[in-house]
Amino acid sequence: MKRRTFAGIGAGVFLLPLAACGDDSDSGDGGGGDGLVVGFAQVGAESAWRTANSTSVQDAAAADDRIAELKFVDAQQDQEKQIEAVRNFITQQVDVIVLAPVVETGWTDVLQEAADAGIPVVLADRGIEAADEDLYVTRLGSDFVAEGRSAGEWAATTFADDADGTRILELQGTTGSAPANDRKTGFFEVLDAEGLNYEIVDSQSGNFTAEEGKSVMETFITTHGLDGIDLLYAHNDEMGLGAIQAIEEAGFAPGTDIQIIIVDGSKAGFQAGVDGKLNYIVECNPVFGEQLMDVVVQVADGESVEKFTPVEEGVFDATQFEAELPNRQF
Ligand code: GYE
Repeated sequence: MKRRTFAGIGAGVFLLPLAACGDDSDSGDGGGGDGLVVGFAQVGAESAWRTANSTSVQDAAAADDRIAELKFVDAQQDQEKQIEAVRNFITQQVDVIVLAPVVETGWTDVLQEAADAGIPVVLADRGIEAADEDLYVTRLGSDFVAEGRSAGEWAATTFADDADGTRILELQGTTGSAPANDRKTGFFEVLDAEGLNYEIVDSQSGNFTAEEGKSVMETFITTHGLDGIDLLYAHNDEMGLGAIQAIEEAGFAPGTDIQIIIVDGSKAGFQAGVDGKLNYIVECNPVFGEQLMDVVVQVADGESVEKFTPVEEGVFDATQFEAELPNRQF
């Protein structure tokens, strides 16, 4: 195993050291042949977004001659399983570790172990707390605060004339995860900046799954009813789609009796939009496998990379759902 050392440098461009032995810096020792051995500790399989992301990364690795092997672990939304996966990658002396951290905190020890072993870590998708920024090389993924802001801009405009105040339900993603924290922050930051008169009637986690989104919504409707609730902001498609089911089963019309925003933009999400059951979609793009392989190779080669590379994404309102549906890849 080649040993690499890398010291943390603050924000901005992260200068990577060259592989300690200048020889065959492209070859993964773990694989025994040419090409890199990469370990990928994925969050789980909780959503269409996640499944599309896993497929994108696995397909890109398989098609890429520079990658000898991708060791893939599905951690079932469990941080302990992800930590164990990273530890196994360290034991196996992979060339690069890719981590999609389920939550933002609790990574210091295991990332320090990777650093001590000289194995660079690339974050894919989700981020971790700023205090641990020096323990990974770069993050490729979405700007979740920007996504929250996009949702907030639509809500602030749509409800600008709502004189008696906009009553909002929020379905948050996995507690402590970067997209849940940041989508919330960006959303309410814009509502406050725009001076919208609003009230958060309820805000709970649906763990990014349809089942939990549905069950949170069912309990809410049973306890409070839905009268007077203006807006549901769901941090992803699955929770929004689960909530839509609960709303329909209770005899209300989603998209009309209550306006709904979702984040991701899967085919199923767009279809619900075409059916008039939701009102705004903020796109989150999971198809970054090829871009990730480029970053992995750059990192293994000791090239300098940006600390954060955002994935491009858009927003869609009801006038655009039908035209966009055929373009959706997941
Ligand atoms: O929005 C959600 C998934 O981390 C961006 O995780 C990702 C989120 C995505 O479960 O559907």
